[in-house]
Amino acid sequence: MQKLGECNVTNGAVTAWVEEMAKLCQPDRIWWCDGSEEEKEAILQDGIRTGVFIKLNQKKLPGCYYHRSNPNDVARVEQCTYICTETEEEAGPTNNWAPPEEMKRRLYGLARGSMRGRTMYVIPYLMGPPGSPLTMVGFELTDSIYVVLNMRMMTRMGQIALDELGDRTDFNRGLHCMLDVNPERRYICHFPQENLIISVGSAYGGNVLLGKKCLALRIASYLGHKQGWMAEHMLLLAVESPEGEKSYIAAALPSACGKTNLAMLCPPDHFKGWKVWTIGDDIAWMWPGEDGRLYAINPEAGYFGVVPGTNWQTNPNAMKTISRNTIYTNVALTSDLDVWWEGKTEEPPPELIDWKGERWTPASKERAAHPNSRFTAPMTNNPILAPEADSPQGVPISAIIFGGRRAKTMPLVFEAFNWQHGVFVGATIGSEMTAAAAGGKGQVRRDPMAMLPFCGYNMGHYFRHWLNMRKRLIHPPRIFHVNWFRRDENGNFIWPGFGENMRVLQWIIGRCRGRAGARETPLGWVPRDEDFDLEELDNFRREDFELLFEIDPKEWQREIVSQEELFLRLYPQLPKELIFQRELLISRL
Ligand code: GTP
Ligand code: SPV
Ligand code: MN
Repeated sequence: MQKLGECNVTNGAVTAWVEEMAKLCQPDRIWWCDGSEEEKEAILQDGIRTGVFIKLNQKKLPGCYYHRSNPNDVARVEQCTYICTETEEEAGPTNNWAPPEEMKRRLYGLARGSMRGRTMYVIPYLMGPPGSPLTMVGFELTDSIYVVLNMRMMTRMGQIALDELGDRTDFNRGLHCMLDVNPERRYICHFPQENLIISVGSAYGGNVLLGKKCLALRIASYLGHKQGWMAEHMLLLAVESPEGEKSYIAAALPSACGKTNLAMLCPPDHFKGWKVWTIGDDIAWMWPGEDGRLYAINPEAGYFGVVPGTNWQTNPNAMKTISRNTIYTNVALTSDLDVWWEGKTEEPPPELIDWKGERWTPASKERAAHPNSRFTAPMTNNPILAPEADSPQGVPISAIIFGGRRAKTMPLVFEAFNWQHGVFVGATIGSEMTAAAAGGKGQVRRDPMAMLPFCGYNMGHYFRHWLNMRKRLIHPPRIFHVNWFRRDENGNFIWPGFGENMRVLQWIIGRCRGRAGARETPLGWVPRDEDFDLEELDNFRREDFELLFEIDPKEWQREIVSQEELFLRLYPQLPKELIFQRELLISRL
């Protein structure tokens, strides 16, 4: 068999496993990815030749490429995602479960011979900056060059991972076979007890970039539970005041609910001297530091972000980030090989090729870009990337924010009374479903800590783990809840959001530093008029502010009942503290 690639591989456990998998999948070639520029160029050429990539207009978008997925393969598929622990109870009622041996037999059956005539790429990668206590090494074997070029941006890939591993054997094994990209044969399976992931039948990001949701959330959350740390679906950012004081914030919002946008926030002119820095936009690993604070790293090295809605007004930092060396997936193409999506400009171009490859005009009924179209860009493209993003010791977190996409019911912001109450607030997050996962859109579902699709073990044990973390922290972060998505009776967003969310961050930091006031409500602490800066906010009235904080007793009756549904499902493992918190909320209301 022909071997390509430049890696220096001395770890016997790695080579033995790659050989075993190659014997199974029977590729014509094995390519060890070194992460170099030459390698990227070679793979891109291959991709252009085979139609996997279209080279975009290099004058407008230098280094940018376009990819169109199979129309049946555009989002995560929760119904095909499994946690294969020894017992069903370990996976818990919110995960699909199958016995590990049975599932492996089925998947290896599908993988057998599936790479005949193809190349198997071996991707050595790091999740986390080199030298961090939590950094993990993974190997993804894949027959998709789309995966290779995405992983190259999303992780630290190549020799760097082999060097970090040395002769240890505690690496993650990940096998990805595209097969015929058929939803009938699509499985994303996790074997946390063996640190193994097998994904077949898809080529969509969250299903196949195995370092991301599969390793850095599902497997990592399982390991974090065992080892005393946390893997969370959270962005990480730093806010720097005009005096140079930095505060670090982690925020969990469900998929397509605003993490990337908040992490890249551009403060409005009114906030002269204030700066926001991005550390991460999707995943945080956190552990109690020796000084009793909670420390966090971003295990990723790039962004796999939602494209629609991104523009120079809402997120100029994202626009700069995706102006070069970016892969665009499932957006629309203009005649001069530029890209377009809903929300990029107010007026669409007169004619486009849509994400399915068909001619599109503004009169078309369908959307030009898929609602879950994505960009992939290296984090080093981001003009506000925090230098701390590369720091192995992480950053100390002052505030944890939970949130959801709620047209009603949830106020703009409130602060939990204490850690235990904050865990309850996170555990009961509700959010309208989005295009990031296949399935019903718009209906409110419970998405505890924004981790429902990503928790690699029993959600009840996960809540217990959250409660226990408090005992290991001397200075726990304060916990908040936000909602940018409340609508008025005409269906319009009441809060301007995006850069203006800086006003909410300022109040949150003021609370953490003992500077900002608040009033008590049944839900938690909220800002009074005098505690919240609304200056220079055009077309926004005090009445709107009051509307954002309205607590409607009827809506809250429904909310409480809907929270109960999740709690009942988890009842056998549900910490009694959360039932107690629920009773307290009911009595306050
Ligand atoms: P994942 O990558 O799926 O985990 O999503 P995410 O949480 O990073 O979401 P992202 O920031 O990409 O936002 C998703 C959608 O919400 C985009 O269409 C944004 O334009 C929109 N959005 C983000 N922030 C705001 C906001 O403050 N207000 C409003 N109205 N929309 C927002
Ligand atoms: C999400 O769905 O939360 C994402 C995109 O961040 S994916 O990587 O596809 O999961
Ligand atoms: Mn995400």
